[in-house]
Amino acid sequence: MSIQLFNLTGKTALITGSSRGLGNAMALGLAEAGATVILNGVDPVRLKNSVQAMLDKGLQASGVCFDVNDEEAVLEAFMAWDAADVHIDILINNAGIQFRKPMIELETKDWQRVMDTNLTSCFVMAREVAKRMIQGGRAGKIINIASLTSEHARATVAPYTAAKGAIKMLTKSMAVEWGEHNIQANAIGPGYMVTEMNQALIDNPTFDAWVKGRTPAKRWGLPEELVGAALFLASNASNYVNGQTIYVDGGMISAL
Ligand code: GCO
Repeated sequence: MSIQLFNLTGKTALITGSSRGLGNAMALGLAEAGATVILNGVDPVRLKNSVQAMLDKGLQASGVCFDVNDEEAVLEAFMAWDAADVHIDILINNAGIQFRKPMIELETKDWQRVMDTNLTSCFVMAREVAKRMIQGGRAGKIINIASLTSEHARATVAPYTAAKGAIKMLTKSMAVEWGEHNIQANAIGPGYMVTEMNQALIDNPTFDAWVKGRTPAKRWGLPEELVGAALFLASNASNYVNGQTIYVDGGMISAL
């Protein structure tokens, strides 16, 4: 039965930045497909509540609180999983921040913070996961969250755009280096989705009208609309898909 291709029973999935928003929606989708999900966030209370919400649904979930920018904390988390014989089969590099300011006003520290969170942390997380997959002789899935700004620039979000453009190419590097180990690395490029990060844009009538006008679907996307692509890339359904970026954007990236 082809539906079994999407069954994640027995798999452990780590989703960074998953106590809310896109990450939480994808984590819920993977858990409902049978995965044991590990949620991650920087706010311990929000993370605990998100894990409890999954458990209340009868799903298998736990949470680890760390900032993906804190490499020491990341490495401690991986050492704890090693000690507990927990093996990550699926990594979704979702954690990210946005910082909107014209470049001529942008301070280097703010540029660096966005690059560190949205790009460098994806490398660190994927390196630690892939290292263990290869050493253990286990197949794996790495899914990086890209963006429409992986392809097109929008004024005032230069560091985010640069980082997300690099995510597209870093995903290809992961595919090239790790494909022989049966690790598939792909990316999902969300369109303009209804999230807390975008609330200021949604509340701006001019921007809201621009998104609806530029998107063939004529609407913002919903976080749960990423689950299909996430499940595809996290499952056996994509075992011969590597280095790709799938845009879940209502068609925006295809429109002039
Ligand atoms: C912005 C938005 C975008 C979108 C997303 C589109 O300020 O333009 O935050 O970054 O959220 O990245 O793919």
